[in-house]
Amino acid sequence: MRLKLAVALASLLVSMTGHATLLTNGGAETGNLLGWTVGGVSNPRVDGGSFDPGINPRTGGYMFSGYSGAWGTLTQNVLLPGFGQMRQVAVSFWEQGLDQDIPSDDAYVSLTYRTHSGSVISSVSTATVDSHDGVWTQYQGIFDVPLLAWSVDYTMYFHRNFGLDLDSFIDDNSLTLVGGGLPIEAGDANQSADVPEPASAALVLLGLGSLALLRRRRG
Ligand SMILES: [Ca+2]
Ligand SMILES: [Ca+2]
Repeated sequence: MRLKLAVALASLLVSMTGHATLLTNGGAETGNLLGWTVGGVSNPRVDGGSFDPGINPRTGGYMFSGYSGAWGTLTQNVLLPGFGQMRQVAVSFWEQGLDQDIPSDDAYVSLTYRTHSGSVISSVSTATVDSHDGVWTQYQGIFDVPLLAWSVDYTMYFHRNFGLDLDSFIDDNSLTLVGGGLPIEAGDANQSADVPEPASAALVLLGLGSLALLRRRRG
């Protein structure tokens, strides 16, 4: 009973702080493209470190590879909770490519917001990451979500700048909902999404208090 309560509180805290990614298989750890749709001409795929010796998955046994050709994409459509509310999403991914001078093959991520019927509302892109010095480089950014966005296409975009192969790799994609998720009210347009709802803050305090209580009882 106590365990269930603790788990429920923990998941509440996770959902409120937005640490659970909305993506499936964001780090390629199924060993295949489960959850992802291939686009472009380069046939992006999953690689375990054999394509370019020296470039290994950042975590686990697999990463995403641009493979071979001018450009390629991997796209996943995910539902966005909180329809009709002020929302933001945080994007994080890691890129590394083969050192082929400046620019080497590189990558970025785009977000395409869609209505309930699937129509495109708008698109935004992250900065391009060109990390070719033997290390993975992280991109992190926060984007506003259109009020009427029902879902979003998260797309890895691989881009070739040198040679025939597309030697750009991505690992550990993350897309999370952040902010208060405040309902929009009349005359309330200037309200900031960064201000926590009093009720939410109280719930967090209640949750922390309960956890402390559980710990005390157990100890
Ligand atoms: Ca991985
Ligand atoms: Ca290349």
